[in-house]
Amino acid sequence: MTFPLERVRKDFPLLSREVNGQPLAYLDSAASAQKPRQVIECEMDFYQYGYAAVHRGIHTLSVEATEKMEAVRAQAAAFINAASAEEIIFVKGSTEGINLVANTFGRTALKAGDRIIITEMEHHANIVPWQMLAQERGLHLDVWYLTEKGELDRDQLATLITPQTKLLAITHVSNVLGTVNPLDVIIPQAKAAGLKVLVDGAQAVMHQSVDVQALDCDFYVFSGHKLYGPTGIGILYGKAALLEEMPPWEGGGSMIRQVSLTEGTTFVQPPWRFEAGSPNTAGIMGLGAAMDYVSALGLDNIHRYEQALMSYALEALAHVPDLTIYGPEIRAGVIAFNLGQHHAYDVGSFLDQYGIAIRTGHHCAMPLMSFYGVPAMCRASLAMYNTREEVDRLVAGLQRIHRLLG
Ligand code: C6P
Repeated sequence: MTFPLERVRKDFPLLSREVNGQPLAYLDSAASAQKPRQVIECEMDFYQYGYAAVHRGIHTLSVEATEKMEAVRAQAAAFINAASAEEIIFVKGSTEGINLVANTFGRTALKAGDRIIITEMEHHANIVPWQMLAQERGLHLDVWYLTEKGELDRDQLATLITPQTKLLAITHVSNVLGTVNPLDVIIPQAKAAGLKVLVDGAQAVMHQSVDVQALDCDFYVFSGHKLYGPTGIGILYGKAALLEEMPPWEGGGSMIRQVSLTEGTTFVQPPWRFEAGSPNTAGIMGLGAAMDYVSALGLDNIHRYEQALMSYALEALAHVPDLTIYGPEIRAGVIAFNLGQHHAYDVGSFLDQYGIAIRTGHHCAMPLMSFYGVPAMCRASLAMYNTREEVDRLVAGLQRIHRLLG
């Protein structure tokens, strides 16, 4: 099937605007993706015609809204092939999902002296919660380091695993390098040693289909806003048997069975045990529309289109003098680079003048910046709505900056 690029672009109203007098080339979707009108209209429709509090009412609107919300939970389960909807927890995003696991599973299943493995390519969201937990509980963090190519050194994992190692927390796709970690090899190795595995899928679910049962991970997180959905909503998947054992994190309404001032409180079963308070219902509806949108296009089709665009971009960028590209040849979604000795902020500001939006900075991956010995990088993201013309404009823009700044 030919990828329906024109139709897809027309679905994203923002892509047709101008920035600094130029047509916008939006190459920052790894930070946050633009939204198709199907998502925007779904949220609007919910607010206009379907809005009510969920889980609390007996009236029709409330019942309808609750049913819709639970239907999105089932949809999310199908989207990543979870065994059941009860394994899907609505969270604010990947960050909250990881913090939830650290504060529940981490606090009960890990004890002083236990060890957690993280990798050098993790986003801060998959480093800091573990550091905080380690400090509080007397745990140790071991780091799985990178090779020069920006991949994990396959032989190192065996040397890091000790009898005290209980958890591997690993990203599916690096938000800086685009490295796709071979989880089909890594997870069996970790499981054979008795580890639990948390996968940060924030940069993966929009580029390829994900099957949590085939992966056999224990936890998987992703954010709606990077999947062309709303901000403030994401998914934490957890295996049912583990969720069952985990205590609640936040307390409040919706997660209780019985509250007594004298006898204390008992809690409902997962996933609702982990969803205290009023949820982001409009966000949940929008996330449902976003999953519908990419599923209708087919993640395999999206993957093929993006991979072809990525090859084109890497070849085209080879024509920019003094450009250092970080990361492996095979990658998903992002190209991080620096131009000569110029600071990423300067390069990003020039590109912005040409209507080209990229991200600059440490990308919430300071350890990775240290590994490459740079304070910052530029990063161009390639999403399903990006075109070869936009890549050509990026290349021309960088060549121009090189001519201007030397
Ligand atoms: N990365 C980027 O520009 P939240 O903010 O919770 O939706 O996602 C956090 C997160 C976790 N893991 C990975 C691999 C990520 O890439 C991100 C977010 C953005 O790369 C913002 S720093």
